[in-house]
Amino acid sequence: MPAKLYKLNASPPARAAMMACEIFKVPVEMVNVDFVKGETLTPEYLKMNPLHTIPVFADGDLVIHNSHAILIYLAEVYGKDSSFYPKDVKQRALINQKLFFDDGVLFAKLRNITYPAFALGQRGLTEQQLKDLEECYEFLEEILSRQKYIALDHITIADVAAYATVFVLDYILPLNAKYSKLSAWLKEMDKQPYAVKHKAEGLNMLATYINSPVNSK
Ligand SMILES: N[C@@H](CCC(=O)N[C@@H](CS)C(=O)NCC(=O)O)C(=O)O
Repeated sequence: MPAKLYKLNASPPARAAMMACEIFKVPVEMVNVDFVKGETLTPEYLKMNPLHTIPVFADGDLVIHNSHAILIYLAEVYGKDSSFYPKDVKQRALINQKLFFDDGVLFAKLRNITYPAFALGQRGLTEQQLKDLEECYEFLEEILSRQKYIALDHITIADVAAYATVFVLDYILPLNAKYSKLSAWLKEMDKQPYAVKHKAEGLNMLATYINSPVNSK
């Protein structure tokens, strides 16, 4: 039985896992799970992932329910000699650091915007949400002034994770000239072969939940 990736097109972490499957040519069956319709709350799903989130990567008795852990696993198993997750332990530490940054800072702040929009119909951004978005951009601008990509001087899985988050942040609050390094990075990421389809599909589906950028009234 092939491995399965439980995902929803509009979800940034699911998108990152989908891009990794494409990058590393993982033989995987994609399974749509719409958490907005409660499909992550069924007893079967909760058995697999008590956190009721997507994505989930399930391969036999191995179940991984965090996109960043999925990216690492796929890079290690299917992208063995890949520059996306080099073997050098120091480089890996720098990549892991930025994966945790995406999980704990960038995506956490994005979720504080998308969850109220999806689940509670919130429109417009609160002052705190705007501040959070600007802070994400400031962190990223500083990071990208130190090296060309998020963790190293070439694209790694940290860029894949951050890209899936940042293209949604940019949809919600378009980047301005203040963030030149971040804008250049986003443009560069947009050109990657795995990016085009995933960004378009991700934003298309997001737009069905949030029918215009969240900051529109
Ligand atoms: N840190 C997790 C975040 C996963 C997450 O929060 N996914 C959202 C969709 S973007 C979700 O499934 N939400 C449904 C819920 O929390 O019930 C990861 O990287 O996989």
